[in-house]
Amino acid sequence: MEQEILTLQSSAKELLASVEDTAQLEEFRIRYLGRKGQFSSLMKGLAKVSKEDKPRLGQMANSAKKEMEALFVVKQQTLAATNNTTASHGTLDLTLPGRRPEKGKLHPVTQIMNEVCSIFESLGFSVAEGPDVEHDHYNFEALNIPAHHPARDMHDTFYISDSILLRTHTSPMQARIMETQQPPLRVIAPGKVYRCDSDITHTPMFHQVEGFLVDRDVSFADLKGVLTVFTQKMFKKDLPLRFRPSFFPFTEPSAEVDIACVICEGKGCRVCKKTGWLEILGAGMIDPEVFKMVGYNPEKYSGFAFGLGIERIAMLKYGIDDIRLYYENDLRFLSQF
Ligand code: 2NM
Repeated sequence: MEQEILTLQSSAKELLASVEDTAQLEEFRIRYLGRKGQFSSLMKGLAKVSKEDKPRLGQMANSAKKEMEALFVVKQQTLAATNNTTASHGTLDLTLPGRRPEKGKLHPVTQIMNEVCSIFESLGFSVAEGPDVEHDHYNFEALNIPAHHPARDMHDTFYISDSILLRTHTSPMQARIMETQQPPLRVIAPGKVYRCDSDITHTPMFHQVEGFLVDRDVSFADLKGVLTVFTQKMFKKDLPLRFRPSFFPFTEPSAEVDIACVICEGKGCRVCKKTGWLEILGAGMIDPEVFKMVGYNPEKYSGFAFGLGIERIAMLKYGIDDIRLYYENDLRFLSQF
């Protein structure tokens, strides 16, 4: 019996080594490993051996079969691999170039958002995100916009209830931060904001980055310095800035900030409507009333704040004239960025 096992094992190995294709491999499988194959008969033969010899021979036969099954799998894999690489089986053309994976991209708004954030991070600002659904208190009251203040009309607010709304700017986050942290502080708040307004320059949802800095002895010159560095890095050009007096309830004094037109550099063109200037953000010194509301001493601290619209910055940077293009998901538009 022992000899029988060894003979079967070596003849099976010999035949397997001579197998050259999958048809021969299948023949081998049926002859040796199949239900009616030689290893099966061998196992049946074990019934006749003596009780003392059974465990040892059984084990021997079993491991011989296991080994053949393993070698069979190896052979199967080598045959599959050589079939694919030798192209001996007809239809596979190995000279064809490979299929390039289709690469996705970030949405242009996300790209600009990331760029704006990393510029301010390089200037020492940290990034804070807050909820899109806000309390009236943080969106308005804490920012010096009480009930019935005319500035509430400018915001075209989506209300969820009397006191809960979709934030109309990201500065509520800054009120939350000032309430819980002491100066010195430098923080920007990026995110989605909502206003009930829709035309070629307005969508009901858009993206803002608002930032603020609070410390002792902060002046308007610091604000100018930070915004100058920002615009130089953002537009990769040393463009002149212009500050026009303006009004925001949370800053005093306030300004709207223009850069020389990135397209015509001030000569006058379609994008700047022949003025040579483009409005890119609003800014100012934080109103002492805002400091009182969050519990800071306005005698001790001063600070500046600014806010900019991401869609608008991207429109200026790339010369896009309709804001709604961002949200139509037309790949002919999106794939250009
Ligand atoms: C702007 C313009 C001017 C602003 C003010 C504040 C806060 F919370 F610190 F008071 N955050 N952002 C601000 C000031 C925003 O957006 C056009």
